[in-house]
Amino acid sequence: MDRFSILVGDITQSDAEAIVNAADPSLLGGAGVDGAIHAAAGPELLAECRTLGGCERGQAKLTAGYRLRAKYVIHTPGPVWQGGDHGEAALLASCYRSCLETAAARGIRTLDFCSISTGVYGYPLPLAATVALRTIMEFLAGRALPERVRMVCHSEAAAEVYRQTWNLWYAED
Ligand code: AR6
Repeated sequence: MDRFSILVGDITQSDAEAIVNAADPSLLGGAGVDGAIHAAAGPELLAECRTLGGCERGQAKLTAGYRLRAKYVIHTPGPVWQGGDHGEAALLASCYRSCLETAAARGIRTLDFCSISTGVYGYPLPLAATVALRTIMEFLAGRALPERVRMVCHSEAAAEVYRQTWNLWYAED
């Protein structure tokens, strides 16, 4: 699949047309990647977020990127990990799908994801990676946009988990 790749980096430095923010339902900022994106985008991002009335977990809302290189930010509040039998996987898949649908509807050609819910929200990384890759691949199989999707991991260790998960499900042997 030449439309998808896994890399290590800081998503605030992304050159994609849109980046995904692992947000809080208030959309009013927080720690982790959310804090980093707001810090890099500048106060105009928070001002626009305040007009949106929050966002349900599993849904997504689009804003401008302001001082980021990315033209847009797609904000999605992921599930809080509660042991795995509280609908977490379905909600996480819904986050990825909602972001991809939002991007496609806006004509966005390049989209970078961070690893939603795997920091403060405590979703175990290997399980989250399985949901993320499956949902992204299913979406791309049926749609022309986005043309390019990347998973931007914050550490080599996280990227390795994604690569191993990829190899488990998608590597051609
Ligand atoms: N670039 C790419 N990935 C990053 C970056 C970065 N600059 N910084 C962190 N990550 P988290 P969540 C990775 O905690 O679990 C906030 O307070 C990080 O290593 O940012 O969805 C919100 O307001 C991890 O793998 O998001 C919410 O309240 C992944 O991003 C809550 O945290 C997600 O970690 C959301 O929690």
